[in-house]
Amino acid sequence: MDDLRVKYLKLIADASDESSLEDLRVQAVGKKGEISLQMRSLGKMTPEERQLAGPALNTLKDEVNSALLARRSSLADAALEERLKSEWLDVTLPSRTERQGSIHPISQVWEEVIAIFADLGFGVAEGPQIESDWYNFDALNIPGHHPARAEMDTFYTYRAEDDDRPPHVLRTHTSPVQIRSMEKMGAPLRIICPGRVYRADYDQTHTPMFHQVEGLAVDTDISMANLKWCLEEFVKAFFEVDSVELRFRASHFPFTEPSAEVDIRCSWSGGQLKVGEGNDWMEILGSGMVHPKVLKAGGIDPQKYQGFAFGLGIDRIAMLKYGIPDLRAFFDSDLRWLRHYGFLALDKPGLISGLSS
Ligand code: 2NL
Repeated sequence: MDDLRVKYLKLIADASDESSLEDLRVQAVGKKGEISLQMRSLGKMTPEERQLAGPALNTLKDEVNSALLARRSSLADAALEERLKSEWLDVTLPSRTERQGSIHPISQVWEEVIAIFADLGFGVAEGPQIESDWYNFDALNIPGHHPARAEMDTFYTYRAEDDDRPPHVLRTHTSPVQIRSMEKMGAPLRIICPGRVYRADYDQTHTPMFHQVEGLAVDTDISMANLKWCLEEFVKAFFEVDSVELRFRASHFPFTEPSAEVDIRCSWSGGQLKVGEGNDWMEILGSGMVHPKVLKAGGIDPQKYQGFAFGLGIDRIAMLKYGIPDLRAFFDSDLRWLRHYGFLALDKPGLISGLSS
């Protein structure tokens, strides 16, 4: 009996996990275990022998059982300790330090342009990106045979073969939003229309979707002088300089008469753009006085009202202001590029807080 006690207490103490402990339990005190078999043999003993062996066997069985119990609980404690160590987690760490998002330069410039024109009294209007032929072309004095329709590289939607209505188009400029605004709000009117526009053109300087802002001011006493002042204020605020010089070059658009392309004085020395100084000129937008037919298409009386309008490319002025060399990088979703050129989410552009601090 002493041999059994020494043997099992040692085996139990050495058991390294709960399953080998269970094997030991079966081997010692299970139905056919070594100690249980000994207890069964009590029947064959003389009464004197049994009186000695019986209590001793019971004590041995109790000792082995309590050793099993103690070892099982210390193995469970150790297993829990191990899990707590390996699954440990510091809940006080700040979240998302490595993967903080940033504002895309196009979104940034979009908000900057809105902040500047809002300060000049312009509201913001938006409209559909899939437009009718009428809003995208006819209302803007671009009739069906007009070469501008072909030049625009328009994306057309599908119409069934026996349907002779003109197909809808992906808008090629945001001008249709201005026609819709004239219809809805009438004159006087001062709005800008930022938005996505589409043309079937893809190379180093063109993407099939790009971003445009158009502006429109309609009132009873509007002239090119008002246009020039607004654009000067815009360019100074946008490029964050105290003075600029604008140059108006006669041009042609079907929706304005007269029309002008606008250049700003700048220098490109050392490959770096400086606005407001130097001997270079850079074209930044197209503009003019709204064609009477276009006012009429928007439901406004051209005898009583005039307006100026302009259009500029957001992607292009974003590249100029922030020194981004390749247009196509705007649409690559490359996180390293976004971290380099992106802006902090909480620094919203404003004329008081600063446009691009
Ligand atoms: C350019 C030229 C321009 C307009 C857009 C416009 C809109 C209405 C009436 C008259 Cl509803 N004009 N928009 C006018 C002149 C130029 O854009 O080169 N954009 C990048």
